[in-house]
Amino acid sequence: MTGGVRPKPQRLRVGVPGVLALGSNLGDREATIRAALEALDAVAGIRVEVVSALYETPALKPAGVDHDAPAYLNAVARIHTVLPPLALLDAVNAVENDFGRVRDERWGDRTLDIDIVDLDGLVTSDDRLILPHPRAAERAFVLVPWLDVDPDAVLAGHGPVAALAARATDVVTRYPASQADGGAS
Ligand code: PH2
Ligand code: MG
Ligand code: MG
Repeated sequence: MTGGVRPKPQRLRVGVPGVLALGSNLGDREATIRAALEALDAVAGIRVEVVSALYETPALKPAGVDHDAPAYLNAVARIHTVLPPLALLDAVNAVENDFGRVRDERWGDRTLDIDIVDLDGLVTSDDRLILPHPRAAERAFVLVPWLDVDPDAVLAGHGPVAALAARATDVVTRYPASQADGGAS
């Protein structure tokens, strides 16, 4: 090549965007979710960029919606991370454990659940981590708050989140309900 040195186009921004879903149906649900978001943002290599509204959602159990179980608050956060997927999972699990998460019954009531929903469209599957989250496509309690933080979001292998949210049948309600109209009076 002749001539001077040409600057190569480079991605100056290291790391990738990701989407985390948070849920709590025991204890002070709102305080737990807010504190967990702070704790995630405090992890070296994770930046919490945008957080959705909170939504109250009936507990979904393996056998279906359980109106006798305490309702969840759910939220979604858009993050930016320089951590590789399993290091991000370790960090997320550590925050869950810090908030008293106990793992017993499948889909049992919990103080805090944090799921990695999407990591820059990565499709991967191993013993510890499946991406994108295998049940996100049909869960309004993930899809609706995801739209808050990214209206044009796409779920890898499934398509636009807006279309998936329109098809999902579980009920999500803005929390607190008095802010359902956006707070306008
Ligand atoms: N999470 C589950 C099981 N059921 N139900 C609601 N409403 N919200 C959740 O976040 C949730 C659930 C397993 O992770
Ligand atoms: Mg979950
Ligand atoms: Mg989980």
